[in-house]
Amino acid sequence: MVDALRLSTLRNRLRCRVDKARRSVSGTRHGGRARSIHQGSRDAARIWNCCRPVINVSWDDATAYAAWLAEQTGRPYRLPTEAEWEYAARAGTDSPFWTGACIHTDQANYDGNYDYNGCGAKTGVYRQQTLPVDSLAANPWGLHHVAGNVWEWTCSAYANPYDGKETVCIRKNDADAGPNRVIRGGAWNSQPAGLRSAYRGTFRPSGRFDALGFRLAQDL
Ligand SMILES: [Ca+2]
Repeated sequence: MVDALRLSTLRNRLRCRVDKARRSVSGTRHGGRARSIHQGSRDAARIWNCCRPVINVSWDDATAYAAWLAEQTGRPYRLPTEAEWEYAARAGTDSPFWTGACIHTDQANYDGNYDYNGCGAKTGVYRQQTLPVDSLAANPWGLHHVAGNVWEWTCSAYANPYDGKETVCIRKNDADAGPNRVIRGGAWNSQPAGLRSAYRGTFRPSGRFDALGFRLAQDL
C-alpha cells in the first residue's frame, strides 16, 4: 500500500552534469574568459539546483529511472497508479481542485489567461515555464504542484471508462496494456480545467514534451 508520494527529481544527475561542465570550463587556458563562462555555469547551476522538475521524459524514461532508483536505494520506488495519484492529489477533498471549487495562479502554475466555470481562475498570470518543485503552497498532505507545473506520468494504462479502482502497474512490455498511459495534474501551459483532480490526460509511452514529468511513489 502506498500512503505517501515522494517527489523525486533528477537533481543529482543534473548537478553532476553541471559540475562536469564547470570542471571543463575551469580547465580553459584563457583565464578571463574562463571566469566569465564559469560564472555563467554557476548561474546555470543555481537554476538547475533550484529544484525545478524534470521534463521531456518519456514513460519509458520514468519507469527506467524508478527501477534504477529502487536498485540504488533498496527501496521500492515506482510510478503511482492513476487511482493512487488522484487519492494523493485530492488529499481528502472532493472538490474540482484540492484548493476547492476554484484555483488561482498564486496556488498553481498554469495559464491564467483562461478561467474555469466562471470561478476567477483567470488572473492574467502566465509564467510560461516550470516553477521549483517546492514553490507555492502544498496540498493538505504536503504535496506541491499536484495541480499544474508539469503533467505527471502514472503507471496505469488508459482505460475508458475509468472506475478509479485499478491497483496494477503496467509493465513495459505488457501486451494487453494498450497504446497509451495516463498522465495527470495539468501543467504550466494548461488551462485551469486541466488541473482538476479528476482530469485525465493520456500519452504514448515513448512520447515526451516540455510540460511532462513524473512523481514517484514508494511502497511502505
Ligand atoms: Ca503537477
